[in-house]
Amino acid sequence: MKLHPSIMCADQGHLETEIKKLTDAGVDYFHVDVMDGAFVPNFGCGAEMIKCLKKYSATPVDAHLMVQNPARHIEFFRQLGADMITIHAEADPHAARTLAKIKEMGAVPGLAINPGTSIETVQELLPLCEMVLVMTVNPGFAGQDFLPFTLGKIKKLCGLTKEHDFSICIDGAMTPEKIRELNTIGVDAFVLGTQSLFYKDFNKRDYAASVRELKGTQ
Ligand code: S6P
Ligand code: MG
Repeated sequence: MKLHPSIMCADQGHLETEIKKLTDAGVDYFHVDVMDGAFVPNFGCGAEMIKCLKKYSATPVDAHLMVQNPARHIEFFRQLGADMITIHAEADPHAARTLAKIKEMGAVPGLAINPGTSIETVQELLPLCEMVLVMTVNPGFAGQDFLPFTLGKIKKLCGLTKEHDFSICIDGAMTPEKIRELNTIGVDAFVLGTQSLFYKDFNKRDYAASVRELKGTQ
């Protein structure tokens, strides 16, 4: 199981400590929520966050681009050191070309889909991506409720991973219980936010214990 903590949810006043503690805990990726205030009604992390992650950790960075026309920004994020770059199918009329460009530039191409986007809409793109990021909340904010109608789509996608070689990552309202449930049906990666990792006061957080517990290695 791969764990991707959302760095937006970490304590921004203690970023260096947070990054080092999460790295030592053995997380698999740092999930960076990039928002442009247009594709989603919020602003998120940017270049400085990725520079900070690269300065204090060797753990790979997963850049989740919640921006309109992400094709314009692929080189920028790759040069900053993003190891996985995820674009939204809804934000790019030429997603096939953009996914190919991400791969060409040496990053893992990821395709994100909003809760209201069906698999049928993006099926031609599945062979072009190595990770499908299924949004189980409407993108833009942490701390929202899980949208149960996304479950059917997750199950369908799990049935397609043999045919196409992609992993499935779930983003939004992941609790330890939901993670266990979805892992059982074949989901292999999870974005961790306010409900699975960053819910206690900064000083009381034990990321190593949380990671062990989530991965079932305690
Ligand atoms: C939301 C964003 C997410 C959140 C993540 C964690 O638009 O893409 O990555 O940061 O969902 O928050 P939570 O509280 O939903 O677990
Ligand atoms: Mg995200």
